[in-house]
Amino acid sequence: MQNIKNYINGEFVNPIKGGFIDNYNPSIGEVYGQIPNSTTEDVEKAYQSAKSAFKQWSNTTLNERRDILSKIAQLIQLRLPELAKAEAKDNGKPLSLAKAIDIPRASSNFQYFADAITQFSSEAHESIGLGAMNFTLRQPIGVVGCISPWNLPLYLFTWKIAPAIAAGNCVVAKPSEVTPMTAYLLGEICNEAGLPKGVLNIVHGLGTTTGQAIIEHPDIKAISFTGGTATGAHIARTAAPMFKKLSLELGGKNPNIIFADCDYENMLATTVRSSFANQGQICLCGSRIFVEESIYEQFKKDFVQKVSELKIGNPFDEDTNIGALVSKPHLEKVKSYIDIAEQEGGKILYGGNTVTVEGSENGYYLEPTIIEVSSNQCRLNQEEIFGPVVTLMSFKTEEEALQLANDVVYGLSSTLWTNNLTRTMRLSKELHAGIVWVNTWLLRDLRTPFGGQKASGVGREGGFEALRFFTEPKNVCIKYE
Ligand code: TXE
Repeated sequence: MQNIKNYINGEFVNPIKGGFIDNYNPSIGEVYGQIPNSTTEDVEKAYQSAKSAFKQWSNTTLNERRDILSKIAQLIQLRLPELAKAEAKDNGKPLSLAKAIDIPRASSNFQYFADAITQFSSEAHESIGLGAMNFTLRQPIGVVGCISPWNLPLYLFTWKIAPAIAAGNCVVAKPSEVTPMTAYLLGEICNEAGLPKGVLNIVHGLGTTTGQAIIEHPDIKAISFTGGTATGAHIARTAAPMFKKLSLELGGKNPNIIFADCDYENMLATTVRSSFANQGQICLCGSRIFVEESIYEQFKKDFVQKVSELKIGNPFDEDTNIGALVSKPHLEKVKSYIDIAEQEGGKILYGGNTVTVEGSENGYYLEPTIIEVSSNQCRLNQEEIFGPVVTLMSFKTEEEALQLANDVVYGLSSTLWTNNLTRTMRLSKELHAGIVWVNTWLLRDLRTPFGGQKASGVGREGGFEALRFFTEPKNVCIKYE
């Protein structure tokens, strides 16, 4: 059994009240370890450790922070094989995906903010004629909370922690209780990199106990959260009256709009990825596919054929494209939408069944599923399923495509396939999204603002947006004449 502990003040410690919860390997449906179910007392201990480290850490030079964050980035890269295996075991994603995307991106997150903090600057404003000079201080907030989900565990955990500590804050962080392992290993890496004790504290446990204790803590002054919209709303209700700064990166129900004039082969190959990467468990997946009528039948045939070639298997098999879903409850939730589809008159063009993988009979496997729907108002098109399920609809005009794309409560990302430049500009400005990918998907430049609008959240991560979130601007006005 792989049992893990909390990482507080640079040490690995058991929870004070001693509660533990099981940790599952979803690819075989078995418990493989236990993790703390930390309580308010553990969160308080982590907070005190962060508070004690804050004065010294917030006074380190930018080069000292750069060097330590770069070292963390290097050590993540060095331990990539071990971290990728841990991620695949915890999440059920193909090992090949963890190796190619998850862990390299976790390293890049630290490397990016190691460099960015040495370039981050603030403004000065001369009040000409008034004999006054203003300058803006951007000071670290203090102790901040970072809470992350199970779909891209180390990738999203480090996406919050790196800018928070680069900006001079100290952190109380909680990974998802469903995928805690790589967060646990990050503690070892931080010690090896020479991160001072208490700058980062990692507490494990359920959202309703450990997570709730973080968002309720009166002196944790900002919360950076990624997860479900419902949880995001709960966090906002709890933290708003305490005037905490909030960054909420929530769910999505992203349109993938395909016009006849697109580069068809590139579109087709990318659409298989944007539909089913990570078993469709990425908030940026294009789960609602809208295809121009003139190519709809051709696309339908070709897309089904391509998807039928995807291999469902144990995450550790090199040729696996579709691994296990993250948990049994999540598999049940996703499967329930396939049942709903049939009740709503949807037509299953491909997939829809759970799969028994030889040698991993108790794993949580589901076929990549393509469902043709006749209305955007169906539950499949209105609710985030967060699994390997996409819907297909055709459209006649650009106006219709835009109306369909925007007609959901979410507004995270949109994907657009066309070679018509004026159409690209028109639609990009009108789509309800924080990110619009044109003729590509999930191409990421870490300098860009990342996040959504509407029910997809509040605030932006990435680049200087993240450093502005994790600092308090203060205007100092000096009268000198
Ligand atoms: O998210 P949760 P989960 C969506 C997707 C998925 C749904 C639930 O629809 O089905 O969210 O997934 C912690 N106070 N996305 O269960 O419950 C929890 O412990 C403080 C989209 O992962 O929101 C975990 O660490 N924390 C998303 C984190 O919040 C609380 C990616 C996320 O858990 C808490 C993942 C509370 N009261 C899921 N309750 C995206 N945008 O990428 C829970 N948590």
